[in-house]
Amino acid sequence: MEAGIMEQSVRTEQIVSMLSRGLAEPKISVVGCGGAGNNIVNNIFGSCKKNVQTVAINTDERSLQKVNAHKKLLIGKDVTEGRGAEGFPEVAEYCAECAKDAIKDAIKDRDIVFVIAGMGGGTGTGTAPVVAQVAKDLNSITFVIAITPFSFETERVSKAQMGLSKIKKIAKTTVVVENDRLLNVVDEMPLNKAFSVIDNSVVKIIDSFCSQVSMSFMNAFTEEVIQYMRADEKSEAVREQYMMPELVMASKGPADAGLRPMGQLGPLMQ
Ligand SMILES: Nc1nc2c(ncn2[C@@H]2O[C@H](COP(=O)(O)OP(=O)(O)OP(=O)(O)O)[C@@H](O)[C@H]2O)c(=O)[nH]1
Ligand SMILES: [Mg+2]
Repeated sequence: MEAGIMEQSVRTEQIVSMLSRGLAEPKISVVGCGGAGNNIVNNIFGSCKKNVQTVAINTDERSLQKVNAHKKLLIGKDVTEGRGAEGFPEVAEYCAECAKDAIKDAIKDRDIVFVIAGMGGGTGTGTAPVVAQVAKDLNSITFVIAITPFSFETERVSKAQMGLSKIKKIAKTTVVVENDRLLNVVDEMPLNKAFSVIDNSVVKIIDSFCSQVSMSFMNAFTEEVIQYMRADEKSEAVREQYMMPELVMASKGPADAGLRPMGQLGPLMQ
């Protein structure tokens, strides 16, 4: 059996089993990395359906405190002192690598994982590829929504490209949303208002995807589920409980973890 077909049949088994337990909808995580990703998670939090869980990941403690999400993960506190990666993707990548177990714990058992990040800064660019890899290793269907910086943010454009190319090698599908599309409106409104135009469209992409995927799962598997349930009348309905919002602080890994960003940090370590 080809690897792809085998994978598909394994997933079919999983989905049928999931539906038979009364979980009619796939379990979805929306993970926002860095400032832009966190803002979008914050927008989704209030209106998401019960099968959608939001996770905010940041190196910046103060930003993270302001975000509403089911789970919040502060990474690299002992590296950046909670002050963010300040434009250094390699620092944020190191923080994420050290926090891999906590990331895994935050997104385990999800059927679909969306990773959302603004490219060109430190945290989103550095952590999104690590989070996508963790999700993929957990066998979740992994999508990344990457927001590219305005072309006038010149020093960020090459960092953004680097982050994007890493992500594209990992994720099944990468949706690129360009902030440049706002160029003709930003003159007329404050930047945070302009961002909210893009952010709302990202929220809509995720929302419509989640609704469609739930519908198509239902249509495709209803027959199989009926048969499955007849065969196993003892199956119990398991309802997922939302976790209370929690703040997880991921500690740094072993001192010999290879990457040594400490020397590169400069002002972050003052
Ligand atoms: N659409 C949208 N884009 C944003 C938003 N915030 C920032 N951006 C864009 O995303 C890029 C990355 O910015 P952030 O997400 O704030 O950066 P970060 O990942 O937190 O990086 P560090 O703060 O350096 O650790 C910026 O250059 C902006 O172009 C937002 O709320 N919405
Ligand atoms: Mg930031």
